[in-house]
Amino acid sequence: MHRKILELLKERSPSYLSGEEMAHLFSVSRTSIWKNIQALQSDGYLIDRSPRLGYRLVEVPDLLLPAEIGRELHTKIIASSEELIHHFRQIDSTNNALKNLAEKGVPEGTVVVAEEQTGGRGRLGRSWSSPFGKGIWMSVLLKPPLAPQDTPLFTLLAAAAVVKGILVNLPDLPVGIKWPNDLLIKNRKVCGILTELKAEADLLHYLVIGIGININLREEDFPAEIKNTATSLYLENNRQLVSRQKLASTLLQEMDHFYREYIDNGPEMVISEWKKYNITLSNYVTIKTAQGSFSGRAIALDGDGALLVEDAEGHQKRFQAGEVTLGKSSEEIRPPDLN
Ligand code: BT5
Repeated sequence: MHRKILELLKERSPSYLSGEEMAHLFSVSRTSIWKNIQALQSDGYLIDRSPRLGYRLVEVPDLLLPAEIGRELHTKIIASSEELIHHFRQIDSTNNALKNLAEKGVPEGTVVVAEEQTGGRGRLGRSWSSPFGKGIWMSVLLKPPLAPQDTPLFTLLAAAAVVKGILVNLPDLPVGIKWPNDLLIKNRKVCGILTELKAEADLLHYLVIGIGININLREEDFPAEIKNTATSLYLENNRQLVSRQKLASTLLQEMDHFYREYIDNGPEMVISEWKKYNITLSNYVTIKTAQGSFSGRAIALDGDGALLVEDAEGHQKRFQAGEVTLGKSSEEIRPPDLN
């Protein structure tokens, strides 16, 4: 009910709408209307109340509320209805919350989004800084009918969908993908992806894809240890604020499109989109894994998402995971070719 009231208030804004008219339209009591208005106010909507004229929507909050990001969505699987979007003001980690929901059997396409994470996670137990209202800290639940070994491709899928979502809103940003899970702008990290899964032998139960995008962070919003390596869309967009609601919505739209394409026709389109935006292939890379470090040129991406690196002596190595540093200090990093 409060979604319907919200839509009506938006339609009529900046005019007032009487409680009586709404009660009549929705065939409920005026007390019920008042309770729904209070629920909207506690979500952060600024609603003015005049004893004579009724209610008027003054301001929509800058929060990633389901009613805002789900409003314009035309997705078929991911966030295909507003009920699939779970919004939190504060949570430890959206990946943890979504894994808990997945264990309770929520459907594929469920999304958890938070304004702030107190225990945001990166890979290998590293932490992910997620201040209130400044980014998109979001996780998406997928249950693809595929084997667990296909999982790395979903990190690539998410990365390509995020770049696409960013470019729809900010077409000139030189954002590129560093294999496997980072989005960089001018060699600074603007987004990280953490894909986790539950599987048994060759049966994949579910994938939780966590996406963290720095949107409106200013320099002082970054912890000292990442000040020189991280950036935000705001900082790269001539210090103009970027709509988190619009970006979240476009991103879900792109992810849904990529995911359905993958399931229906295989990974080719996802891989070719990833290649278009990647800044890893053909660059000199140093890749660190638990087994050690290897340097050379990134020469190819395998069909399963693995990276092929060739060193100066012509030895080739295949990596399915690892920490990549791009370029030598003496060498320029090739920017993404966005055309
Ligand atoms: C990642 O790990 O880049 C994956 C980050 C995934 C975050 C999302 S937010 C929603 C969902 N819920 C979660 O709990 N996580 C996911 P990794 O490649 O391991 O990089 C982690 C490293 O990035 C840290 O050790 C820092 O050096 C750096 N870092 C931390 N916070 C950052 C930020 N906000 N922006 C840029 N770099 C950051």
